[in-house]
Amino acid sequence: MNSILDGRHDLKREIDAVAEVAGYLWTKGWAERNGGNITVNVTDVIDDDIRKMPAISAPVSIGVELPLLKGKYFYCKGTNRRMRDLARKPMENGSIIRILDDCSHYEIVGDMPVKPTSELPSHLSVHNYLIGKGSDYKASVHTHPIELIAMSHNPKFLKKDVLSKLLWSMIPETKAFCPRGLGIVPYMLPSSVELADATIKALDEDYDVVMWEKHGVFAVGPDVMEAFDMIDTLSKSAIIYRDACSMGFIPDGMTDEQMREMSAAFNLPK
Ligand code: 2HA
Ligand code: ZN
Repeated sequence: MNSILDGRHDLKREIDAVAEVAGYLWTKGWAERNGGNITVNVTDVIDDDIRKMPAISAPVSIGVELPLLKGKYFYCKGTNRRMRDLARKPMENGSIIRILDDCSHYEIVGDMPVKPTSELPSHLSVHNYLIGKGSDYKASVHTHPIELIAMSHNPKFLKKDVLSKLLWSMIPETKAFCPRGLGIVPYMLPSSVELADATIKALDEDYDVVMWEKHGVFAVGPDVMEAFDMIDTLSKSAIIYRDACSMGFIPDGMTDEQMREMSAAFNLPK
């Protein structure tokens, strides 16, 4: 079967990276059934032939008007599709969509009429926000990391930056590679407009990764691999914390002085 990716190396590289990350999410146990979502703004690697390509679906309402997305293209995981299937067959478990000129409808351009994730309005709202901010971030990843979600069941970790500081202090790399820490969004109904708005508010407070209490995390990054890396780094710290606790002690964590030394040496914010 012909694919929109045929002969398009830059676009294929983007989709291959999505498939690679989807495989990691599954093997880490963070993507049960259809859990999680990935959307990537691929507009930069779309050529004129794709722009002229007829759609393979009728226009579908996004449900919100997103003025900065006119004519933009996104790869989106399909609704009810499994990450583990997407890892092997990204164009059968996700699709490339084009946002129409009215900024409130999309159509599917390839490869198959796979309807995008039910979280599309919130993911696209985040992309609209990122473009408005002048950000070069292109990817958003939502997943269900076991150890981070477990920590979100303890209210003491949900106060502003308490969890960020604890996770940073578990291993120096966490602050180095996730210097903005972990924003917290209190529990809200999945797929709701409220959850999308609260996520954008947290991103606007300068977080790249946001914890959705008792649900999962949402990360944005320049590309899908970097968004994944931040979640992976935070998760590593959570596992170190959990393993110390399961050995029968609460880990000390790096001292404030050691954290300050790290931040100064590597020019980190906060
Ligand atoms: O779409 O994880 O929160 C699958 C989800 C929704
Ligand atoms: Zn979820």
